[in-house]
Amino acid sequence: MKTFYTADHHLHHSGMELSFGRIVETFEMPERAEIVLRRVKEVGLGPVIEPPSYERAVIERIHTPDYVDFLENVFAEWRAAGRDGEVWPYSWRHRSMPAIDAPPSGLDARLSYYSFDMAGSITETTWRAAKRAADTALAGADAVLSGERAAFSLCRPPGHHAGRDFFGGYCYLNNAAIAAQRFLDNGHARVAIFDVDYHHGNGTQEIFYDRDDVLLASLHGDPDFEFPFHLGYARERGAGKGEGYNLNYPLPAGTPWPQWQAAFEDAHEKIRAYEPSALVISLGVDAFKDDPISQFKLESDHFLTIGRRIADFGLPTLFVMEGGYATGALGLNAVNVLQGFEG
Ligand code: Q9C
Ligand code: ZN
Repeated sequence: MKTFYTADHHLHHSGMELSFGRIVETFEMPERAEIVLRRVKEVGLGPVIEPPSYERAVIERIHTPDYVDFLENVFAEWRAAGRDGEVWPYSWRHRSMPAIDAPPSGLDARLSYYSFDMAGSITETTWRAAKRAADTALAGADAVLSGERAAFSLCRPPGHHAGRDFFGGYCYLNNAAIAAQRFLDNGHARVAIFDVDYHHGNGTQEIFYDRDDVLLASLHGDPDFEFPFHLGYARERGAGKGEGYNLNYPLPAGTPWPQWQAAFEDAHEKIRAYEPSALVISLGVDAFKDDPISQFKLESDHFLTIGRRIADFGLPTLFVMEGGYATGALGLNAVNVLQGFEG
């Protein structure tokens, strides 16, 4: 299988994050992609290919132009306002405040409008890194479109928490959604996104919620206790013609393999019933037992089984890297899925 990767991911590095009341080094660090790449090479998965640069218009199939402008320009604005350090939002619209549907003009108000948390900052080069991660997803999609059975887009920063016009959860552009749209724009009528990252793919859900051309199935920590909170409940099944095409599997803290696998198999069956012609896997491996920010109990061998079962769909498949923070086993776990797939 071809891996799409660019060292440009180094252009994004939020130095720190707030974790349970402490300021710590961020878990979403550049080393993550290096670790996965090293394992790809170690097992001889296949060629590693630098993605080309795509037009912004391809990204704007998913994200609003005003949001893309904001991502590209907010750092310069921050500096122009006389601020040093990185760009951080710090306050959001509480349910007691009215929803607004146009961006406010003030810098901090606009930062609040275009985000939902402060998991990651915007640095001088975050836009370029996020753009290159989207390029990485697009190049993988194009490889599959030109006949590859599968491809691996080793994206960083990740994407599934980013919505049409917001960032959060370490994500800026929704790489998996951009790839799914690429399939739709090039002959596919129905695409399934199977999100196995430990966290709910709230951005992907928001993007496709009212659509029937993309089925999203997501397995994740119950939003009653786990980030991103508030979204990811089983009752969220899509809206309008999208009704029935959003499938959430919230699972309790401490979920072991048998329980995770049962949910996975239920989603597997429903994806098959949808009869998609292409598949995008939001490949987070943070359901691993030793993940430092997660609460499930999967072991490294389980990721092989996941890959094998994904192969059973018999569909053109794009794997898009999302989360996974247990640096010691991250390469093994992610590449196990790909090796399991290849059989
Ligand atoms: N300090 C992805 O896996 N909150 N994003 C961490 C612990 C943010 C996860 C809280 C988690 C975001 C792509
Ligand atoms: Zn995650």
